[in-house]
Order: sequence, then structure tokens, then C-alpha cells
Amino acid sequence: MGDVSEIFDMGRKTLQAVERRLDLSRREYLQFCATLAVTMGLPKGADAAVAKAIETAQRPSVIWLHFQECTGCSESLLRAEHPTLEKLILDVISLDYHETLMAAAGHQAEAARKDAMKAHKGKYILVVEGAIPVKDNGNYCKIGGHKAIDLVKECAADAAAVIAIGSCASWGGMPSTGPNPTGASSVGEVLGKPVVTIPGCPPNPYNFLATVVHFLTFGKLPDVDKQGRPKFAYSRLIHENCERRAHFDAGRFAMEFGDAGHRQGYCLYKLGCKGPETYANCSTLGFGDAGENNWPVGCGHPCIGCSEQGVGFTKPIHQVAKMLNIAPPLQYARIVEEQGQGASFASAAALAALAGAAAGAAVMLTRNLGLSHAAEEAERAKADSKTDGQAKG
Ligand code: FSX
Ligand code: SF4
Ligand code: F3S
Repeated sequence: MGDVSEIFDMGRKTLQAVERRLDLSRREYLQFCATLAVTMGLPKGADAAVAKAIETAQRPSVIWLHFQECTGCSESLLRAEHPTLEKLILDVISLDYHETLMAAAGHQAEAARKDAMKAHKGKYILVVEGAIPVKDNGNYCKIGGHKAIDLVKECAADAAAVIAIGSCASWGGMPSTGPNPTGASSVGEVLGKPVVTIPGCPPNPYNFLATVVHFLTFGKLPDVDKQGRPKFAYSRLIHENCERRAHFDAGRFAMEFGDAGHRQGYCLYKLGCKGPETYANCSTLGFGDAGENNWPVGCGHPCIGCSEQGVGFTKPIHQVAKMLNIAPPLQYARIVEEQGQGASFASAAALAALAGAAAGAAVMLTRNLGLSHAAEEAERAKADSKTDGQAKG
């Protein structure tokens, strides 16, 4: 948590008002602000700024469009407990148009969209969920008589910011899987300009909330990578922070669903886990509030790379992942170095490995990845029997 006095400087009355409106206790509200600040990777004390912004900034008008998708992105947001979506709608954003949540239908719904666009021209946030079909003049998806391709352009023209939520809107996702008969395309491709993307199928709702709250707190969207993904959420590989990583490094793998290794929580690499080539914070930020471990690998299923273009819905689920940015054990920094001994055997070996890095690294990596737990046990037993033999001899 940040500077408590600063938070309380917001004024008791303000916090009481927040409590009443959000129907959250003060503690829950401040915890929610701290969670968002941590998600964004902000420094100590930033939760106070977040709390202040949520309380005092004018709620941005949000127009939320749905195209080719399953509505899982909205569903996942509905499962974000702190706060639940209805509280979010009422207090953090002003959700002026959302086809599956709004009570209005038909002409009334169209009027709500037009009114919001007019009243908040240049200031509203456009959120797009779903891919946009562009083949055959975009005839495969129409809402209120408008083609998706026209609707997204019309709504983006006067938006302050455009956020593509989910892999479908971010890079095409599942609807764009080959042979892609409708020409499902991303928001960025259709608009011809980069937009902020929150990929994942569905994405973690906190990544979306944190992006919107960043906009509220700092008046701008967070820093993004080349694919428009907020760096606070998508700059590390899932594999880098995975709770099963120690098993990967030790060569302990589940070989089949339900086998001894799987039941003991071993690494899922050999079952096709794409954590080593997928950039996302799934391994550090649980989904919803069902508790930690609430993410694919935590539940025992290999990551399918749902957020990563070229991986999710593209590579076969059980194909082993490409290793990105992985240092094989031979290249790990030494923990203990002998003093005054000159070059030790180990450091000479490490230097040799560095000199022939690619070859040495590849050999070690292949060796490690090639060992199943059973094979490793067999190797150990062999080594043990040799040692026993030597001891006896
Ligand atoms: Fe579904 Fe959203 Fe996947 Fe797509 O999430 S969960 S198909 S990313 O657009 O609704
Ligand atoms: Fe975790 Fe998958 Fe990496 Fe194994 S391969 S450590 S299960 S991310
Ligand atoms: Fe998707 Fe993999 Fe995360 S399947 S939800 S990117 S762990």
C-alpha cells in the first residue's frame, strides 16, 4: 500500500462516498486500487494517485462494440470481483453502449451510441471485442444494419483512445484461423493504425481495468510494445515466472495427462505448453478472484498461447514450444566461486560453453529437455549402482 496519510488526505467524506456508491468497504476499495497499481507496475504510493483518480476524475464514456467473438472478454470482466462490473460501470467508467449488457435494444440502442459519440466527441474510449470480417465487402457481420467494418471506422473517428480487447480484436484470434473464410482481421488492420491491444482468449480483466485506470490517473494510455500490448502486462514470457519452472530446469516433465509427473505438478512442456514462447502475465496474476493458481497451467493444462499471434489457434496444441530467451543451466551465473584458484574446471567449462555458445547451449538444452522424469530416475539409479560398485571395490 502507498502512503496511508496521503490516502486519508483524500478526506473521510470522499472515502465514505466511495464506500456508499461502490458498496465496498474502505479497505476493499483501497485494496482494489493497490491491486491495479501493482498490476501496472507502479512504484510505492501510486495506489493513492489511483484512488484519487477513480474518485475525482470524470468517468470516461466507453462505447464497447462486439463483432466476431464469443463474448468471453465481457464474461471474464463480469467475473472480476474487485469491483464487479456493475460497480465498474457506475463508478470507474460510463459504459454508454454495450450490446450484450444494455437494456436498450433496436433503435433505442442505436440512439444511445450516437448520443454518446456526439456528447463526448473526441473524449470517449472505444473498446472493440472481436475480429472484423473484411472479405466480400465485410458482409459477414452486421449490427443494426451497419457492417462491422463501417461501424468500427465510424466509432474510432472521434474516439480519444481505441482499445482492442481479446485476441480476436488484437490480431484476429480464433476467427482468423486458417482458412479464415470471412477474412477476420484485427482492429489495427482495419483502421490502418496501431491501437492498444489486450490479447488473451479471454484476457485477464485486470489488464483491461489497469489500462483504463492508467488513462484516468495519468491522462494517457500506458506504454505499449510493437504489437500495442501494455508493457506492464506483456513484457515477460509466461515461462519466466511459471510456478512449474523449477521442474522444467530440473528436467521433470509430465508426459501424459494424469501420469505420475502430471499429478505431482511437473512441467507441462512436453504436453505442448507454449509458455516459453508466449508473452503475458498469466503466471503472475490469477484470473478473477477464485484464488491463485487460477490460470491454465495452474489448473494442470498446458498454456496454448491464446494471447500470442502465430502461436494460439495456429500451432497444434501438443506441438512443443519454441524456446525463446532461455539460458540453459550451463550458462547460469555461478553461485559460489573458488577464491584465488585461477580458472577452475567449472569456470573453464562455462567459458568454453560461452565460446561455443550456440552449440554448447543447444546440447545442454536438448539434454535437459530430452530427459523425462522416468529416464532421469533410470540415469540416477545407474549412477548410484556405479558409485555403490566403486565403494564396494
Ligand atoms: Fe471470446 Fe472475446 Fe476469445 Fe475473442 O475474448 S474469449 S473468442 S479473444 O474476443 O470473446
Ligand atoms: Fe511452466 Fe509451461 Fe514453462 Fe513448464 S513449459 S515451466 S509449465 S510455462
Ligand atoms: Fe492463454 Fe496461456 Fe495465459 S493459454 S490465458 S496465454 S497461460
